[in-house]
Amino acid sequence: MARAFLGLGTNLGDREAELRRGVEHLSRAGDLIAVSSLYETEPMGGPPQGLFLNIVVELDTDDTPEALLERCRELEAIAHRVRSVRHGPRTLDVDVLYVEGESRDTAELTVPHPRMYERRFVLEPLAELAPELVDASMMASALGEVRVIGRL
Ligand code: PH2
Ligand code: MG
Ligand code: MG
Repeated sequence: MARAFLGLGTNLGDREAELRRGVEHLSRAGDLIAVSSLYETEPMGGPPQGLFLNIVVELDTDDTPEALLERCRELEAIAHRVRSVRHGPRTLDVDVLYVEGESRDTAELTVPHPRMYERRFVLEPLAELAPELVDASMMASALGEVRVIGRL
């Protein structure tokens, strides 16, 4: 078993409902152990677009990073995500952020996520669940406004 962290983000449709449905789906596999606070976050990159909601979830899982990526894609498909503009608006984006003891760098998958340490919308919720993975200098240099608006 390894600790794994996924990042979920949405800025289209009923944003809270999209996250809730994603989390419910993950919890059915039985390996979900924690969900961060709910954050409203400034969009980073891409075209001008609405504010995101972001969370990070923790799994205790036997899944490989590839199997986790497949689960992320299933959740995005359930949310009817349409891929058009890179970094553009989306109903649900689910990314594999970090898997304890694993690293990958392939065309399909880079783990740890290559941009996670630059983004406050990832680091703040991740630090709630795994403070040992986020040091103060990373947090200080991370970009983007985020604020906690409650819990799912
Ligand atoms: N995801 C992106 C690009 N920019 N900005 C915020 N605030 N939240 C996201 O989840 C996000 C983003 C690419 O996946
Ligand atoms: Mg993403
Ligand atoms: Mg993604």
